[in-house]
Amino acid sequence: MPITITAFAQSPDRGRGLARDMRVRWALEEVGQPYAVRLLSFAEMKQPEHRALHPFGQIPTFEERGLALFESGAIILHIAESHAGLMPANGPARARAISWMFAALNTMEPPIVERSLSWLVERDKPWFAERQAMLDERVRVRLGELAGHMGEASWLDDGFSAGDLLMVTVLRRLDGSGLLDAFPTLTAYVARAEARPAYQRAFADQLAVFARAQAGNPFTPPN
Ligand code: GTB
Repeated sequence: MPITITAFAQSPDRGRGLARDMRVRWALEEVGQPYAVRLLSFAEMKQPEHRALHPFGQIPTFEERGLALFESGAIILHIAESHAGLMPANGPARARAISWMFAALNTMEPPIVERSLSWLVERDKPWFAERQAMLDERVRVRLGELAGHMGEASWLDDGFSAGDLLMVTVLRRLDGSGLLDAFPTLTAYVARAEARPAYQRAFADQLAVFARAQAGNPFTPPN
């Protein structure tokens, strides 16, 4: 049985590759593993059948020969440990790559996601502008620290790794916010990662899902 992952049947990101299946698709492309995608509606994600794979009723999940995983970070770690291409062989470099995976998910992603969620659910509140300025500043501080670490380097450590893959998918959540623009090191970093053939294939595949959904459903959700 091929690897099977789950993704949104109709992603609210409108094909921008911002949902977390994108990082799993990209990782599988980087290591050259074919995979199938099971597309789920929001209602299907909450059914017992899917909750048996994902206790929180979300995407992505990963299934391979009787192993079922949820949590994108755990899935990427599993892929990186099972195949060459995303994890340095050298012990200390491997440990540092894993540190960067955690940094992406535990240090960078929370303020970035909190900012996006605030825009989604709080933008009609009278205090929104004040709160958004505070959330923007929190994100800016982290971006500055990350840019400071990177300097002129191409990748976070010695060569592209699962740490970069996760970090770039997290930074891409800032798409449209303008916040990355103040950090040319980071915009170049994201562009460098997006130019990778594996990223391009993964992006094209998730975009094709959106395009097919649109063809069957002329309604275009608001941006
Ligand atoms: N910690 C989990 C992981 O890393 O796997 C989080 C998984 C998660 O948040 N999944 C989301 C989900 O299933 C999709 S990716 N949501 C449905 C639900 O909870 O009912 C999050 C996401 C959604 C939409 C956009 N977007 O439109 O830009 C971006 C990211």
